[in-house]
Amino acid sequence: MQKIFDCFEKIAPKVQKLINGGEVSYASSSNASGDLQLALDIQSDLLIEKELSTLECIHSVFSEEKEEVCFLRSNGEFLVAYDPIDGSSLIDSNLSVGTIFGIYTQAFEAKNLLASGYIVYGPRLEIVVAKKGEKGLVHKRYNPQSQSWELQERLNLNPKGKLNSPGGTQKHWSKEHKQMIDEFFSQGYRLRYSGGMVPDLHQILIKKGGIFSYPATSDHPNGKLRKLFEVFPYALIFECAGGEAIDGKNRLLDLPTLSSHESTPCFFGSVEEIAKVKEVYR
Ligand code: P6P
Repeated sequence: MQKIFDCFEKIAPKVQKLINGGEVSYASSSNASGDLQLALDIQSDLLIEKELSTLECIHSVFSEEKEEVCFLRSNGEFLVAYDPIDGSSLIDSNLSVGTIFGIYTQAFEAKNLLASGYIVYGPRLEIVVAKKGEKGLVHKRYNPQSQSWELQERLNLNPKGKLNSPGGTQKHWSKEHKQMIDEFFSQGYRLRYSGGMVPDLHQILIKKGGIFSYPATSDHPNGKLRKLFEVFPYALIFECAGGEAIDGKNRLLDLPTLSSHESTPCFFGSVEEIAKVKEVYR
């Protein structure tokens, strides 16, 4: 699997370069989830697929920007699902965005997820990786001078944090969800929400605690975030960091995959905040 992590470390500066100089105009197409595609989405997707396809250990790759799985070779051991640039619509506002990836074996199912990670394209270029069964997250920062990655302190969550990152359009929240979010704020939690799940979740991990939510809403009854490319990778990341990841009732990594681009309500956070979510959503 290390070859796949190394590949994403090689990809990161290349995607960063695309973002820095890239065209942020919309292409004429939409992805399988119906999101309008930026030229950048397509360019970064092609770049990532090209780099991953050189690895003998990969059986197939699956991009959030594509309808279907891209088969590479039958003797490959791993299947990689990825979101090339999550939150790309934030680039025109010069906000941070990210790449998310999950490394599966045999099938694209939560129970087959072996490792996951994300790249943050922000004031600094960083990568974070989680491996199933390993406590703590590997965190590296790119040094553009030496063009090398520098290892940082492993990331872990405290049992409780101070940040509240509430996703979705508030007018479409349930009454119970709104009450829960307001309760966190009444306890002094600080609002941290940019509309990009990669920087928003990275901030909770760096600050060692808090809660991110994208619930079922009246306009997104099954949530908005996609299981294979976004939710399952972050569920493993938060569990390895010592937190929890649920859909309100169930552990996200216990959920089946019924269709490749399906979404789910999701809550990622420290154990005490997730306990509150379970209480409200029981
Ligand atoms: P909303 C970005 O488009 C994204 O997929 C995630 O990165 C982010 O958490 C979410 O959608 C934002 O959605 O409805 O709050 O704007």
